[in-house]
Amino acid sequence: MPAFTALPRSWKRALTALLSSALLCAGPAAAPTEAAGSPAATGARGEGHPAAATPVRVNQLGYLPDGPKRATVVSSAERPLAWQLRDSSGAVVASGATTAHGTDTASRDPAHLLDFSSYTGTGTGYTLTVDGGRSHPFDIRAGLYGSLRSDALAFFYHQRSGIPIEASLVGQEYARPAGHLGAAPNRGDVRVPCQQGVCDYPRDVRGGWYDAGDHGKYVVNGGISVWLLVNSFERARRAGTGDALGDSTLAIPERGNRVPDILDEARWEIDFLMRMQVPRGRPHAGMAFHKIHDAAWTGIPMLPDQDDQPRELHRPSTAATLNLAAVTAQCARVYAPYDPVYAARCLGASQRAWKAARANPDMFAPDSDSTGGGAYGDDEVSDEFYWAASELYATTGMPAYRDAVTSSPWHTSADALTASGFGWADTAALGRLTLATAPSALPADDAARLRDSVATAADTHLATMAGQGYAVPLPKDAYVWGSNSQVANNAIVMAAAYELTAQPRYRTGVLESLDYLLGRNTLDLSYVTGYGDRFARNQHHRFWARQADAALPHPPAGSLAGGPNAALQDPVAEDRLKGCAPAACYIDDLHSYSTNEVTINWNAPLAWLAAFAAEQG
Ligand code: 9MR
Ligand code: CA
Repeated sequence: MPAFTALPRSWKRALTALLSSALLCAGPAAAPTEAAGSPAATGARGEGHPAAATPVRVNQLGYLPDGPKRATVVSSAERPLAWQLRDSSGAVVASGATTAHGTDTASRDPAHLLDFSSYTGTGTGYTLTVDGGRSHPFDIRAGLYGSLRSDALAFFYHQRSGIPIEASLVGQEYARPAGHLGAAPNRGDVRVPCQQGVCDYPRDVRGGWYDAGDHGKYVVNGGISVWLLVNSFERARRAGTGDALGDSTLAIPERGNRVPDILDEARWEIDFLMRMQVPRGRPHAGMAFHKIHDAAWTGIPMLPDQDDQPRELHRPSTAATLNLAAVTAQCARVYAPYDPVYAARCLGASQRAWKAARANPDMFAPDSDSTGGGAYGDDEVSDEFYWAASELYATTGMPAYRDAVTSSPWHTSADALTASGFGWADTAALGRLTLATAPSALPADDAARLRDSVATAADTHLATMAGQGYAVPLPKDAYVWGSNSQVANNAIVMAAAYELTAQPRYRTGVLESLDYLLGRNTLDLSYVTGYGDRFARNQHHRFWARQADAALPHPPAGSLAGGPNAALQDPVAEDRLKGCAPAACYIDDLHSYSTNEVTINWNAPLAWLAAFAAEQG
């Protein structure tokens, strides 16, 4: 049963990590090449020096003509300050006065709010000037988010394992050979043994996406990521905008096969997840192996095809099994119109996984298993049970799944949608969102209650934003590892509330959350590579490691950095960020994996939001 405490487990995990230096040593930093103070850690940033910071903080990409348009000005002035909006010729096209907010607690910045929403002109190269400060230039135009929609999704093709990444699709700079197809020096992933004592037969677990800057493939994190992609399509199809994610919208090998490209991309991962299922006739048949990764951490840089570490399957877990059950149930529902045979295969895998998880409800992946890969430990799986049951129920309507949904404490708990948001270990929200938005046979009053709960949660996020100088939908004590994804996930809840209620305030909340990610923040930095005047470009990645090797690229456009993490869980962060305000605990350094990695579960909500935002205006 869930422990309905006020503090979500993702925070507790961060706090535990803070207190446990053992955990710090077990993390990806263990590779000696990643030590703080090494030439790579402190050396040159590579080309493209970011522009200087300014006290006038804007969404550096820009604003939608009919969207909210706010900026934050750092100033300790007590009285309102005059501001001017200038077009690209420097002419003042609007002006007004700021509102003093006082100290923004998450950043400790003295903040003023600047609202120019009433300006509805369009163009590029606008700037805001206030009190001698000038913002980065930005656009005001419809279609602002179109390229981010495809770039954020392209991240997943780049991260594919077991297939060459083609220059014709990504450009020469980002092309690379297939990784982990059994060609030397690789030793995986086509006949992967289990860790000692786990199983005595090898498995073919090729394919899928690499998790992040490392080459691990983890079922729990694959689950939430693929769910978000497929959910994005399901949402767009309901909105009548599914074509924007349809066939030939992405640069991927499956372009032109008449299946929506976002579903082609998701299938690359779903196929892998199904390979992770223990086959019939074996002990724990139907369960999913928790993860597959290197026996020891590799150094950085390291291209996937150059990884010579043995790869190992780690013991099946209930959480992984329920992730598999949830996403394959969702697959059965969403892929049915395009490939009924595949949809049926997904449903079969899902039902087997569900049964296996029910029979083995407490096979927990431990937090300690982090040699050569991340732990993704989770010993609270009632939320995963709820999520899987919700997906199975939405897909099949079968009474057994309905009963599993309605008897779960998560079905009525407000904790399914908390202020700090959902994540790979806290998945009840995913079930809640599916049941609130996808048609199901739930009684009308119960369905209405679920929809209301989404709106209530969205109002909580709006209230959080309203109390802050940068309007971030994240409480000040929730800047954990991957905080940018918590921001993005909360924005998804607001987008769902907008779909369900058509109340404009929720749309405002979503768009202002994007403002934060794209530069309206204490660091005056866009966390999305290639977007904005001043953006993160040295995220932790073994191939996109330009900071360490000038022959390698920066991350491709559309890659989201993890973001501020107040727990300082890597040596660079510990060394360089001491005493930071929570929202400022971030450094654009290749070796700061606890603040500056890229991952599938962080780019997935970015892609979801970009698709939503691209439809607005
Ligand atoms: O995103 C994960 C975060 O919630 C955890 O606190 C952290 C430490 O266990 O691990 C993060 O996940 C990393 C994973 O373990 C390995 N691949 C990279 C992931 C992002 O840093
Ligand atoms: Ca859980």
